[in-house]
Amino acid sequence: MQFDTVIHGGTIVTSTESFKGDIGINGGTISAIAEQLSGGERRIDASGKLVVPGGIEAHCHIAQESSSGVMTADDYYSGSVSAAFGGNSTFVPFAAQHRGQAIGDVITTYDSRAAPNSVIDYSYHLIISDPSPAVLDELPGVFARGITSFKVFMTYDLMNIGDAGMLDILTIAKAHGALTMVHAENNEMVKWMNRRFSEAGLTAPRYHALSRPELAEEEAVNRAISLAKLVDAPLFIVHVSTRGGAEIVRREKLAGTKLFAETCPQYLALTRADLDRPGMEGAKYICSPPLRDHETQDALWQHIRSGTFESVSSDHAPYRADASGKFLHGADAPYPKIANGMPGIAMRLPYLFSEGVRKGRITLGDFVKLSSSNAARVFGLDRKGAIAPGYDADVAIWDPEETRKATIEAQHDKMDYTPFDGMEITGWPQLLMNRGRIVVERGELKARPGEGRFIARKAVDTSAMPGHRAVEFDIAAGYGQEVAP
Ligand code: DUC
Ligand code: ZN
Ligand code: ZN
Ligand code: ZN
Repeated sequence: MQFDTVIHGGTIVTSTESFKGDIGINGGTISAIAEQLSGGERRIDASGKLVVPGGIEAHCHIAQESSSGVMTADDYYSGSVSAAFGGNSTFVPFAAQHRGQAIGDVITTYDSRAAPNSVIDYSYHLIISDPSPAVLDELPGVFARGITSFKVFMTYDLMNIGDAGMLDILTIAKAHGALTMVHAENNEMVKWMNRRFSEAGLTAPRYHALSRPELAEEEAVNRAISLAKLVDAPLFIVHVSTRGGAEIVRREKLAGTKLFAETCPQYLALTRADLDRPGMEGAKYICSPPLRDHETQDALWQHIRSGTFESVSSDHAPYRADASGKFLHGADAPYPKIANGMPGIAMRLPYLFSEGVRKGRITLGDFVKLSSSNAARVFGLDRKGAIAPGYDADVAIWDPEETRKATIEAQHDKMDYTPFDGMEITGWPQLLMNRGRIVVERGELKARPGEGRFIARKAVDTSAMPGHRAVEFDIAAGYGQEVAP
């Protein structure tokens, strides 16, 4: 057999096994895996290295305006470059609807931002902030285009769609095999805390974390799951940051609820004490949900290890620490006026490898699942997330021994800080390939803007999930009626 490319001599790591082998690639697709493959117009030496599926970043904000109008620092070029340097061959940023916008216009806008610029493959999750009847009518057309997941918010006055809005979205998503993602924090609790802090003149960055207590997440996680169960729709809880939230997710999964969840490196690496840094330094660590404490970090690692989370996502939300981002409303703006989020798309996998695999907290197979293969399955990327014949040649070659410090430069993004600054990280991607194209090789970008492609995603398949039952929503009977499958 002839190959365009052969990656030889590496240790191939999948979600279930590791073995020495060669990968033969033709036309951007993996066409053979064997102990030894000869030939190949291009041969890539991976000896002494790990060969893993390219990362899939399922939670990041790229060229997105926040509801208060702050644009992320990264566009689809810099964001995809940063993702690629961090070992990702696909990302799924959000296409965000702001109230009053037609969904068709939102998608057209994001297409124009992504298509000419992305160096890696991409799709979008659609954020819905305004589930009006006209918007709901547009959703079937969105699924038909292969955008098979949404994000909704239970917090922020300009985004929160309310419980009834969530039921509408969950119901229509279910009918089309789409997945609803939710930002779960109790809006009223947060607003009440904000009012109390504001009345007391407590507006420094540290009060941001205190204004969003763990109970606000736990209550909303519980409520979101209840709403999803009422209509028997699958649900994905994003950025779980609390032990209580993770415990609810675990309990519900074990009981058979169709539920997925993720956490993020910042909740493992940082704590709310980072918001106490001098001056306005703490603003760099403002994100929602907020950073917690060391006990929470340990608990989240336990949940990662035991399978509570499908993925560890970056929640890359890059707002620079200057007047274009965090300080749009002044250099000493009160915390409610500071954009929420931090960068991390380049550090997600190195951090997970270094702190997870190297420190014995997770296995290599877990690393593959958490970084790539689970996201592929959950979000309907059916040709991605595995190293096997017939899959896209999306491959990262890792040097498991390379040790470097996290720096702003290592992010290769447009940010002016990294929250991981100075951390020593062992295990970095050396080469990143997307559909057979080399995107990054030994610290150099090889791809051109626009080479990444939009990937139409499949519907979520929950049929294999535990506890699957067919439910018909019968208004006359007043409740979900179980029907024979
Ligand atoms: N939610 C996110 O997912 N990212 C940044 C801020 C937010 O509220
Ligand atoms: Zn968001
Ligand atoms: Zn969120
Ligand atoms: Zn986010």
